[in-house]
Amino acid sequence: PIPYILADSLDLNAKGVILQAFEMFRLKTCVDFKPYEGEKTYLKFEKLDGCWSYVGDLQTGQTVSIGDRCDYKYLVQHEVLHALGFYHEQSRTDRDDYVQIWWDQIIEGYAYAFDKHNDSYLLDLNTPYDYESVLHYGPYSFNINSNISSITTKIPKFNGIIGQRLDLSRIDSLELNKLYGCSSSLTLLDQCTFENINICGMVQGEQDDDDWGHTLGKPGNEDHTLLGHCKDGGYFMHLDTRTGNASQSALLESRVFYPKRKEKCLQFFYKLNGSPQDKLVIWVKMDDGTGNVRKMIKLHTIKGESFSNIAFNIQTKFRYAFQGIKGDPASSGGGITIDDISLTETKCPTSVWHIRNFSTAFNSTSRGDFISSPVFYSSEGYGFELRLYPHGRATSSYVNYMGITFHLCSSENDGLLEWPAGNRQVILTVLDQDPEVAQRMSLSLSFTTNPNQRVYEKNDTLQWDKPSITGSFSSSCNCYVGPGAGWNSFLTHSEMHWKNFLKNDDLFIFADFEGINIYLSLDPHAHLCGSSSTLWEVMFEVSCDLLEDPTAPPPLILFSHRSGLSDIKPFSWKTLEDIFSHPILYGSPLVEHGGEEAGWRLRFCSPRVGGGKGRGATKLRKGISFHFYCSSEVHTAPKAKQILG
Ligand SMILES: [Ca+2]
Ligand SMILES: [Ca+2]
Ligand SMILES: [Ca+2]
Ligand SMILES: [Zn+2]
Repeated sequence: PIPYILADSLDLNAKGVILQAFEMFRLKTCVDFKPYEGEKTYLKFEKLDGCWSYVGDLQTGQTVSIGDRCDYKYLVQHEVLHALGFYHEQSRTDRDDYVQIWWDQIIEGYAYAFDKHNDSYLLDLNTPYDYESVLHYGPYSFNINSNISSITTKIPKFNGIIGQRLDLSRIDSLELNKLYGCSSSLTLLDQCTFENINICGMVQGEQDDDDWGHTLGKPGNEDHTLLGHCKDGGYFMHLDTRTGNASQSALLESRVFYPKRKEKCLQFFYKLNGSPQDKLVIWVKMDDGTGNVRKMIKLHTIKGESFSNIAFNIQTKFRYAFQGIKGDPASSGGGITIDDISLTETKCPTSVWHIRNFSTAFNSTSRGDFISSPVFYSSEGYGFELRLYPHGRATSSYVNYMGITFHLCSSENDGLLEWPAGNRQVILTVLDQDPEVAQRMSLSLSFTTNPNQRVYEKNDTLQWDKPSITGSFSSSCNCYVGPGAGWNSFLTHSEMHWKNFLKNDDLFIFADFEGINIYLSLDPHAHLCGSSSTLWEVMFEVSCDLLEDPTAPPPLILFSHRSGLSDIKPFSWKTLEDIFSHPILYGSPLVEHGGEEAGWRLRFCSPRVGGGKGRGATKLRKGISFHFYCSSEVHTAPKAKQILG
């Protein structure tokens, strides 16, 4: 793995986006990243002027700059690809066969950016010229007149594609895998389109009442893989629920998998068009402790909808299984269908917004109109909704772009939650429904809520405060909806038709609203200063999945003193590494991984600077509370004790 450092100068949102970009490399290639531990060569991500990187490994540790407005997944991928040894696509020696450079449209002094590079240090690896590369310049790069291209493509259709801002292209990933000598993904465990008769090694249950059929789609009952590409083709698995008796079932099990990480995300498309009583149950079968995979755990029962997104954790070898249950054969006019399954060792999105008949919505709305999502809940319990503007917001200056906004919604949880809901990251992803998971180029955008952001139109109330304070009542959710924040430059109308964003006229938007990774938060009213050095030991007895993941970056600690040490910036994020390197300011933390049972142990000496006499230990203890934030639960540390006065 490539060691990395996330410098303190980075915006919180940029840190989250860099970690997302790493996850995409792990999904699409075998390139991995790990937190720096004193290696000779490493990537240090910093917020300097602009987005830039050196090309190749300098063997000394090198900077990758993720500056202002560079906090986009595709831009981080672009810069990391440079560091991994790749030049811009249009620097290839054969580029004149594919693109035209308009030298007189380039700003004076920047022509060098369009130089061709010499064969000896280009890594084309016998792949074709890639208009879709995330390393390709856009048509208006370094141009003089904002509407005139500096670079155009020989195949005109690609003028709208070069400079894409979605994700690594298929060939970008292929080249990385060739260069780094590997072919497989680190986090993709399984995917199945059911196009082959071996059905990806899935097996039919033998103790059940029926079998799933490997079925060829036909008009009116198409498969999902080739939908819209190939008429009368494509296979799926189907259980006919018109025959047999109620409660009879058929089990379809995956082959055995050996996990590397704990977290899993199972996604697939399905149809239930038999009886309303039909059910599809998802199971996991795990090692019973003797090496046999037979202990069954029910994950989920499906009734409506058409896309499933199931998160689970498992570290022993396992199978997953689909059990179709017939509800009422007499009233069934069809059955249960599953297709395009993927199983990844990644975090599932917490919410999935499924927009049906999107073309109808698109054609019946105009600029300024929006479609509201249902109210979703984050893992902490915040309610939120999304508003998609198919033709952009009324105030937007972008043409042919969709707009999207994120709004907090009031809910009965509000009394228990932290307000304002600051320092949490919103991640919105439009799903590219390509059946090849590693070739998907989904658009993913993120921003992080600023706890101090105020809303001018709402008497300067805090933007991320309770929606009942900042928002207005909406009858559609029967709740208060807070002010929105989002993008005028969401998916473009041409991107929508370029990749598989629309399939069966369905659009899927994944939404997350989560704290970034893992952090410790000190109570804002705490004083960490004493008249002498004080050693605090905090034992976390809870176990936390993410912390047991050896590939996870180190925890971030949020120092949020409102008073006390003036040397510590209020609300600043520190990595453990930052703290280790400033023992005077932060004391000397000792972090030990206590294993699965114990979780993590964090000890630190309170600093000698600041504070004064009279702030006794008891008072200190009262003022400090430690919260442990994991991805899904908030734990308060059970023991925080002073062990040395
Ligand atoms: Ca390339
Ligand atoms: Ca299929
Ligand atoms: Ca069977
Ligand atoms: Zn570049």
